Amino acid sequence: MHFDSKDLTHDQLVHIYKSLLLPRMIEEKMLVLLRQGKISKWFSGIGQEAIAVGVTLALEEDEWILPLHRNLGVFTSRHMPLHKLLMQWQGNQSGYSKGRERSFHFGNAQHFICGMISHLGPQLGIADGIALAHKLRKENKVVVVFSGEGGTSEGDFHEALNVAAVWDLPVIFVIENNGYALSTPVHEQYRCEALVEKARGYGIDGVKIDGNNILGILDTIKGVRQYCIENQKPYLVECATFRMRGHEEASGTKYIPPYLFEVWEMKDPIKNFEQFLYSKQVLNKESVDAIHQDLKEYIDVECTIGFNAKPMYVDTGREEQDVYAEKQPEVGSLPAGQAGRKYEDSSMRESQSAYKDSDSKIFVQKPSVSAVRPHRFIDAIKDGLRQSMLQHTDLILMGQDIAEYGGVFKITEGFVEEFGKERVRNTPLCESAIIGASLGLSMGGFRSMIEMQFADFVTMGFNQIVNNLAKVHYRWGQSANVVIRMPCGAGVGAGPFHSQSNEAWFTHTPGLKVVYPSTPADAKGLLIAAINDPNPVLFFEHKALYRSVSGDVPDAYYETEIGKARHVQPGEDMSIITYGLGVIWAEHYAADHPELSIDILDLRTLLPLDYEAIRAAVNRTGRVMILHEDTLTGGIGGEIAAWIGEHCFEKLDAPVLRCASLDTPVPFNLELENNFLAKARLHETVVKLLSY
Ligand SMILES: Cc1ncc(C[n+]2csc(CCOP(=O)(O)OP(=O)(O)O)c2C)c(N)n1
Repeated sequence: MHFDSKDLTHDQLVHIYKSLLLPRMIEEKMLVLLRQGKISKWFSGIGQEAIAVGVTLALEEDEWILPLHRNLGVFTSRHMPLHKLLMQWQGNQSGYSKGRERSFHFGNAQHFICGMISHLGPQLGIADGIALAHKLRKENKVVVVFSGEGGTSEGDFHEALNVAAVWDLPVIFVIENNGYALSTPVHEQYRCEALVEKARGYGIDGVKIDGNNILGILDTIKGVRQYCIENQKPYLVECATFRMRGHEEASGTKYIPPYLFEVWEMKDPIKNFEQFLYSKQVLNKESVDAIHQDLKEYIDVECTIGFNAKPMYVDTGREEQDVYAEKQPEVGSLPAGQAGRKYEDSSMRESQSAYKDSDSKIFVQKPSVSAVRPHRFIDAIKDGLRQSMLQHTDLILMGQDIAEYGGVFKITEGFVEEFGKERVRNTPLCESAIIGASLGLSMGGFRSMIEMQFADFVTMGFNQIVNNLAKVHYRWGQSANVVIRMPCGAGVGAGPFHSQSNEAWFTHTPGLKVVYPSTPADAKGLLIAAINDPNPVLFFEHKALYRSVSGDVPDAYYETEIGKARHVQPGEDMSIITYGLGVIWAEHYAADHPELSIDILDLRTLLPLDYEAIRAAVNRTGRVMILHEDTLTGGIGGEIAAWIGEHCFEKLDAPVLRCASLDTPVPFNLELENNFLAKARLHETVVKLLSY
């Protein structure tokens, strides 16, 4: 192995050697602890340390790294104390994830490390978002994200590289090609000669290097870093290496021909570098022994601290509370270097009195104090979004065709002219990478709104929503300040993939908020509230309401509180609990049946539910129907019915009935679609409820 120390000093070479040796020695200790049953699982990086260490040493300490499960060297080179890492691996509450995450599945903003989720590939899109934050702030920084060669087969790899290329993002993609995914050899993983060939297909540059040569890696990444910053472009680095142990300790290495271990033993990154340092007389036997001794002592001391951690104290309240980021009073998180452009809308200036503290940059008005004027549902959404763009210079909009074209529903029409292409971003067709990028933007101090072209297409980014956005605050305290707008619903003969009401996929996911307005005023106020909320919010907007429903909307910039239902109209015979288009159906039904006294509750938010309002509706009439456009089985109606049964049983005069759409896909033919929709069974369900 050829090393070139270039202009590295004696001390720098020793520092590199120690940085390389530390993760190896920690891991050797961990293998002992594993056998003793003191830690539960271990993914070995023995033989691959040069990549994690070399990459980390090549970066500035405040540049984000997104490592994977074999990258202990990233964590040690970022100076994370071993005792705290140990607490993390033991699942202790003093670990980085308070016992909520295993092994390296955690991040820490103070160390600029974003840990993986098990799915591997979703890391890559997050890196795009962090790099975009740097780019928007004109900071000279790169982001590094890791992938194994197995992970390159995931769609997320393709999406993330493509977005980085199209948006000219300074991301270094590092592939650790260790020959085998769990047990799958490379010839069963891909067909190209080298993975770096893929770079060309994305219009970016790349290089394949020896992943066991620490100085080669350090030098390459330093150079690539400079290239990415100066050219504002991504770069792909493939590192050839080998995993000397099993995928994880329990799984063995039987599938690997034994001679390969001999070949790669000769290429061991530490032994080779040590030999080089001997030859350069940077190290000698004595100094090597002393370094080993120092590191051993450090590891022993840290292990003692780590194993004396306080035992877990289980607190259900804390567990539930940590799922969501707390909403702070806004002080305006403007990108560095950008003057705060405050809201300059004349209609608003008059009544900015509402609640504003001295350093607050948000002026949330009470709707009642400002002028109102009629808006269509769609215009109210546009108004809320536009005012939010004026309010928050750190708000970035992303979506397919949302820039010059204005989005397929024209909600962002004119936004590019007003706010520019940097903030109103057309995306390639890649929901997963963009949702991942939204989390990265949040890490970089921005907030974002993603427009799903149709709510149905959210499936392509589902994993990022339910596993990354939703869980990240609970896992390691990182907030995901993201709103995903979901044009949803049927009624226009658009067939199974442009018509779904898929809110229940998300109401089952702790960490998300789900809102679903039915009036223009609520659509505006809830959208503003969602954008001001530090948590991921899915904002459902029924397409059939866009141009069919109008109502008075305050001109002011105001919030409608998330988690609060609206009592639409009082009644005595029965209560309909509903949301979205269901509210319109219920109102029309009540108007068409003046002989009935129907109480209507519009939930407005589905996660969290307003249980007090639900209880009050039960108390008012004792007869409850839950009406929703979503299909029956597993819809939110079942959850609400169960809750009423558990908490309000004595107040009921009849069983809670659900009126929902058929348990079929949404059909295209209008007669079939009408028959599918819950509305077709509304009358019979009312009759059934009242005659009970
Ligand atoms: C989406 C997904 N599918 C399967 C797995 C199971 N799995 C975990 S690691 C792994 C192999 C990963 O191989 P590679 O990306 O080459 O990284 P390496 O483990 O070799 O470092 C597999 C299949 C997973 N974690 N996520």
